[in-house]
Amino acid sequence: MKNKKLLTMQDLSCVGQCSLTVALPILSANGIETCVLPTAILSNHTMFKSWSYLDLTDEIENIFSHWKNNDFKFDAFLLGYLGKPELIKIAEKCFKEFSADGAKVIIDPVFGDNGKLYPGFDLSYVEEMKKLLKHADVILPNVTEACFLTDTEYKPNYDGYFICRLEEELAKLTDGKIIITGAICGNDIAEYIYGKKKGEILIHERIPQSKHGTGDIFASVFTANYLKGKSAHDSCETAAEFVAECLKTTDSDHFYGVNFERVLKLNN
Ligand code: PXL
Repeated sequence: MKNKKLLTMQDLSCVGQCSLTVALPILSANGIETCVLPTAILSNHTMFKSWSYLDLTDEIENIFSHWKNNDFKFDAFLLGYLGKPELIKIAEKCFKEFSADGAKVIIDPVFGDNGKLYPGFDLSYVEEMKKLLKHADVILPNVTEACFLTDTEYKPNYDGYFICRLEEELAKLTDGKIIITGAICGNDIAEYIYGKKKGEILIHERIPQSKHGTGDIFASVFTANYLKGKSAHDSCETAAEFVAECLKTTDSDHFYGVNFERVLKLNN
């Protein structure tokens, strides 16, 4: 994607190594001109014990009017944590008004993990997200999000068959590529790439620690590589390796995220 612009729409958490503060450096370091649409400003992400939340929904109309005036178009979109159902509708409007010809839409639904919704989310958000997925070229839900999106009860001890069923159900919501990320697979972790005739599984080492923001990092590295022309399979592989390196390099007392900066520096 030479000389092309990507727009990433997600929150700006001032502290916490997630969403925009990981997407922007990772995409930029990969040579992708990255524009941002912050959906909200939070003091920090919602895995800390408290946080402030300034909703930017009202400002977005204003931002859009100037983008229209300046004839901005984007060649790709990466969506992450939006926060409110209204913002999903705004994302749809954003694709409609600001897509360049052939623009790619990559959606990481970001609303839950470990069988639960993140604080502040409810089922109305999930319902709106189900509708948005039809615009996607690629979706990157984790297992929890895939369960909510398909009205499937989450179970912690799932197998490959369960994941394949989720993919088949997700395929009713989108014609885009479906990649279920971070699925537990014995002692390893896996990404499942859906294919109507033949799916693919990428199995890799599971680093025995769970940290915040790794899904956002995965989505950013995936997107950068996919837009640079790698296949979905190879983009997943690069993203999974990057996340594993981040986990390995992060001290155990660094509880709120991973030191992706160190890995980014070594790789670029
Ligand atoms: O990493 C996903 C994420 C992004 N942004 C905010 C979050 C979370 C997950 O909890 O709280 C504000």
